[in-house]
Amino acid sequence: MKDTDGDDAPDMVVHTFHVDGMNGSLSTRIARVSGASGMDIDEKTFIGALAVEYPAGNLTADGVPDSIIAIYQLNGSMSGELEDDLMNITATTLEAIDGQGGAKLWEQSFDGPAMAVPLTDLTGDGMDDLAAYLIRYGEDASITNDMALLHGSDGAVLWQKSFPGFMAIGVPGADQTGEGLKDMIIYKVEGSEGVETVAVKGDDGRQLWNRTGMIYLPTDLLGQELLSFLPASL
Ligand SMILES: [Ca+2]
Ligand SMILES: [Ca+2]
Ligand SMILES: [Ca+2]
Repeated sequence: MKDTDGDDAPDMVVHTFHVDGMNGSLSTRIARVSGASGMDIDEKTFIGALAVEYPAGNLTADGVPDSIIAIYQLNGSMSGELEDDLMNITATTLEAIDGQGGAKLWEQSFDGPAMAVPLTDLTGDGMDDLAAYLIRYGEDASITNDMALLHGSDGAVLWQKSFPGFMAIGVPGADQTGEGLKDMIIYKVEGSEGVETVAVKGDDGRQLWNRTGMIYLPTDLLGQELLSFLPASL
């Protein structure tokens, strides 16, 4: 974390979770704490919600890393069972927080659970963009996801794709189209059926090509980790 209070020690972000003894609802307090003194610099409380702040690349013109607070609004209490708790999430709000000063840059909300993962700059404005994964439950208890590309500078949804019956994971690829902007590789995973690789233009989501199987990208460590985790959870 950037040192925002000028004491030459990096700030820390401290999450505190509180379960209401009366109704079992969860609240989250996120405090920015001075690295030197341990004192709160500022704090936010999210009632009835699980909130998590994490680094999100650089979303402004200053080159200083910024963060996202993902706020999961819960219907009822946490059970500790991942699947039940995911289904208890009625809405997700993503707040982008300026690493320089802590101001809120933008917010974007989705129905149900959503997870935003920083990618790289796909639009050419020098600010990192984000993939948002929107979890959807089918009537037959199947789980699929939509993927939305969020413009890092203002949170706008640049494009959104549905992957019925699949889990899909997007990672930054090379510039496949030659205009100087990086494009995106999406891995579609269907249980044990294997993987399909789809290349899409980064800034508008237009499909460039697809092929069966996974391709290796030296930079997609996140994709590799997710792929090793996902089939076991489907
Ligand atoms: Ca920044
Ligand atoms: Ca961008
Ligand atoms: Ca391109």
